[in-house]
Amino acid sequence: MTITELQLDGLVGPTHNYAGLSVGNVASMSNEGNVSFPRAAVLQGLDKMAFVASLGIQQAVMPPQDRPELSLLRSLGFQGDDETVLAAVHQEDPVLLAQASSAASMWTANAATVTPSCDAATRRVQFTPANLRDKLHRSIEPPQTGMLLRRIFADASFFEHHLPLIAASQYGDEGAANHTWLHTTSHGVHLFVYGSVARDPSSPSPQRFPARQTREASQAIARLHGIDNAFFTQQNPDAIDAGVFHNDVIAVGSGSVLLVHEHAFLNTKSTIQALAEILGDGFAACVVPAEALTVPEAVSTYLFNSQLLQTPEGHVLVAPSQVEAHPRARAVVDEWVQGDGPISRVHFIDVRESMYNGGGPACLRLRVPLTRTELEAVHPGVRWSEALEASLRAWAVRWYPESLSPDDLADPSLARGNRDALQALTDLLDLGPVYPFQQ
Ligand code: SUG
Repeated sequence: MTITELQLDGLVGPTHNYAGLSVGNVASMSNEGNVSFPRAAVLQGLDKMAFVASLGIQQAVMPPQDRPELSLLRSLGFQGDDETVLAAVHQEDPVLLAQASSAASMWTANAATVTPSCDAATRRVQFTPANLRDKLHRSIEPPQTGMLLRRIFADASFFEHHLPLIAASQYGDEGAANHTWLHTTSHGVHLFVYGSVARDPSSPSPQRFPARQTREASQAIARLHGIDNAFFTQQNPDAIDAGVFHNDVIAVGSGSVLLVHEHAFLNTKSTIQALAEILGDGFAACVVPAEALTVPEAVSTYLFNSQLLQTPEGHVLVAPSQVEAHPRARAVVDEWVQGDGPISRVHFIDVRESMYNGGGPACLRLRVPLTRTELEAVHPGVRWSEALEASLRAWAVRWYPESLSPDDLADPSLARGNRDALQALTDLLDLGPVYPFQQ
């Protein structure tokens, strides 16, 4: 059975801004308060999708969420009409306003964990939205994520949707950013990487920054999805303390290829050995030594947050332009491309607006492995075409502010504009009413 990987990219939302909300994410922490450029941000995302689609890869779009999330503010005691609520929260708690306004749902690698039907007990594609409980501004994403995924993958004979895991610290789940499906012609494995074991306080854990994914959560996802070929391994706590807040900042895999830093896991050597034993012939792991690239360099360039795409011409790497500008990161890529290296071509892409918040090319997409028949059942309105691209570009230019600074978040016209933009988008994508404000 041939499996096609659909790239479901999050559209950057009109409230894209830099609020320094993600402790442990170096880019987010260091760009706090900077002016953002939402229109440029969404257009950069569209450029990336257009390039990926030009490789013959299946591409689709995931709409942004309704922000600011006024229902969050009301649930915390702010009362009155929208304008009054926004003015009060701006005055009393501007950080909360930024949390309610974040466009973080653009990083769809964290939207959910997805399992192909061939590895699921029910033989349907499995979706579980991540609870993202570690960060308040992300913990409000799952309800709208779930609604959108159910709408896009609606046919219950092919797709099965679960509720997010309970949002307790024991079950912190960050979705596909910590999950990689590897397979050779004969074997497959689902690699789940966790940051801590919540119920074992004596287990190794980071000292400075939070471990967002727990082993308990990874195991629960594997159980829910009915996966019997799962492999669990722990992230290196020192890497988390150096800014590797998700595994996809230090490793990327696709099919039979795994590109990984030597300090990615608590025990990288034994992890790779175990994967090689499971996957057999054909598995290729490229382990990058710290001598070639330190963990902080991996974090600042986001080399491992490249998209690794299987195309008819071999594996193509879509890497952030920060890699191109960094001689040591560039040298690592050059080695992968040379001779019988695992990559046939690299393409550098400018997604700087997302990068400044710690989101590279791979963060911006959720991989959905589908059979041909399942692909045909995806909501057609979100699937990439030249016509859709043109409409989305015109839509972005019409609705997105050119720039935003922290004080702009209190402007009620931003909230109104976001809803008008989402209404226009759901019409354009033929999604019907999907957001609570449309019910
Ligand atoms: O969760 N940044 C996101 C970046 C997510 C990247 N995703 C993956 N690695 N898969 C996060 O930390 C920053 C928002 C701000 O500071 O305004 C933010 O949420």
